[in-house]
Amino acid sequence: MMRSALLLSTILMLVAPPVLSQPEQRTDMGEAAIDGFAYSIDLNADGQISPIEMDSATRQVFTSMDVDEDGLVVRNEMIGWENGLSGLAEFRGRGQAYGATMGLVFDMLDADRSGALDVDEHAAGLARAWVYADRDGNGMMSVSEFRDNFLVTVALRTALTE
Ligand SMILES: [Ca+2]
Ligand SMILES: [Ca+2]
Ligand SMILES: [Ca+2]
Repeated sequence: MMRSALLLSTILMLVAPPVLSQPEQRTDMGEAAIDGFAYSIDLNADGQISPIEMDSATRQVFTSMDVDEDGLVVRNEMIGWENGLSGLAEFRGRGQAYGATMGLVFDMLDADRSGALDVDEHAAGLARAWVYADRDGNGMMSVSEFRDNFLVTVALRTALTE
C-alpha cells in the first residue's frame, strides 16, 4: 500500500503544477486519444464511468495487451500495447519517457511484485485508481475525473508532454 501510494505521488508530482484545461488541448492528438478512451469505456454514454464499465474495459485491455496469450501481462507488453500511445510518443521523441512512465504504472499495478500481472490483479489495480479518481466521492468517475485524475490518463499525459 505504501509503495503504491509512493509511486502514485511520484507520477502525480511529474504533472505538477496542475495544468488548467485549455480549449486548444482538445485538438492535441494525445488529448483526443484520451477522450477516445473515455468514450469507449463509457458504454452507456452517460458521461460517467461506472465501476462495472471500468472492470469490463480493464479486462478487454488486458486481453489486447497479452500479445503472447499466456494469461499474463509483462512490462514490455504493457509498454508496447498497440492501442496505447507508444506510437505517438515515439513520433514526438518521447518514447523513453513513455516507457519509463508506463513502467511506473506497471509497478503500481503489480501488487505482488511478481513482474507479471494476471487479469484480476490488473483489474484490481485499476479499480483502486478508479476510487482515487472519484474526487467528488459520488460513486462515479465522470469523464472529466477520468481526464484529470485517473492514474493511467495522468501518466499518459505526462509521458507525452511534460
Ligand atoms: Ca457510463
Ligand atoms: Ca503475456
Ligand atoms: Ca465522481
